[in-house]
Amino acid sequence: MKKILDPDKETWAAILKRPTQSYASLEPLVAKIFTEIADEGDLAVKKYTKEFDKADLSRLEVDQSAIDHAKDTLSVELKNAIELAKSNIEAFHASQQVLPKKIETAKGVICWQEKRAIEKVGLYIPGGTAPLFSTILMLAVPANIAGCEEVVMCTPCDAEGNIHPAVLYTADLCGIKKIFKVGGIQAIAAMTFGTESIPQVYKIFGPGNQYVTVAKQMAMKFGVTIDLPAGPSELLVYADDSANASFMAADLLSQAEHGVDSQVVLVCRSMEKLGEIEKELDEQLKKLPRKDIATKAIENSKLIYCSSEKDAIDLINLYAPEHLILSTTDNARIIPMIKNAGSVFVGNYSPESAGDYASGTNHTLPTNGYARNFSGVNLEAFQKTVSFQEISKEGLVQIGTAIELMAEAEGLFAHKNAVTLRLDSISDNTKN
Ligand code: HSO
Ligand code: ZN
Repeated sequence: MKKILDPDKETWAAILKRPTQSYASLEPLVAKIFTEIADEGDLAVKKYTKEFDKADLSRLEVDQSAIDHAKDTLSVELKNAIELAKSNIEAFHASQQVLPKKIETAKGVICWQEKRAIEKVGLYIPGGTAPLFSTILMLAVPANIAGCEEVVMCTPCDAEGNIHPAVLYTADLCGIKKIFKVGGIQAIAAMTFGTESIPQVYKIFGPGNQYVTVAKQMAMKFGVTIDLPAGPSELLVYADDSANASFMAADLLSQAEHGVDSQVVLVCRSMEKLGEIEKELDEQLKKLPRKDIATKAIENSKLIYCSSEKDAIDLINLYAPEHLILSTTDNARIIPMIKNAGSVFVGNYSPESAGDYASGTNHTLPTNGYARNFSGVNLEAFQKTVSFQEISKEGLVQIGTAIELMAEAEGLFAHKNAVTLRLDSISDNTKN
């Protein structure tokens, strides 16, 4: 873990640099699989599922019996926990609904916007070292509230064709009717083109490894949109003397355990507290089941002491963390100064894990500095905004001449005519 004291501004960018990876080398493989799946559908999906996941599947869709089995396997306590999380996520995302607001821009000119659900969405849930069934809640709940008509889920299976029961239970709880045992590039390609069994979708959501990330970018070349450019998890903790060192260390480790490429950063206004957090980190790390992963992530992490509050805040905004914990005496005064962050956790009792699972906020967030220009997934991510206008005769008289003049100046006489004809008919009518 690197300790840095009051770094010079010129060194900030280098200190905050994420471990960069170029995925360009994966593009030819992704392009090849996309072409095959576009041409051969299920046959190619099965071929790659056998090659990459070692599963020889006759049917890609999950059987009802597997879902029933998952319901029986899960403990009542875990089911209740998932339901509690679901209801908080529902409450928070339902509150994001906006009602149409009609505005009269000029007398008789009424403009408004209405939200419409994206009709078909695809949710990708990664397999890997942890079955992230919480991500299903984060994606399916807003999809349902938005009113998406078709929700398709793809997730990789093991060599025997099995999927973790918590993944199946959660997907079923969220009402997902189409669950496929397909992962990686082949899942993204299948949802992009549609196959005999996997429906085509208009937007693909969800995290994934570098293959999935490149595949999602490839999907965009075929007219499918995606939620976010995904990257390794990140957390920045901003602490002063009032921070609870063991809590903050636990939070830093909670992100470090995601993957060896996860990044955690501490920006601390007190040298003494920085030392305490460092000590706690070492102690807690030893006891973690995933200590090998967390240790590697912690090796890339930075503990930064900042004597100046302005520097500390500027540094946070420059880094634009996916998650930011504020643990200072004066959080309310700090909040307005935060310009770039995916999700902010305020005070000693707001662990990042709360947002990962059950407080209600979404955990699909911008990483890699994208918090500068991207929002995390929210209800709006499952909707489009359609604009409407209704103009009365009086309204057209108000703005018609301006339109005619502008159209003529652009050399677009058909545009001008569309107004002129109407204005003439209005003046004829008023003459009669
Ligand atoms: N922190 C992760 C989400 C997650 N954590 C799922 C646990 N499960 C990315 O924001
Ligand atoms: Zn997490």
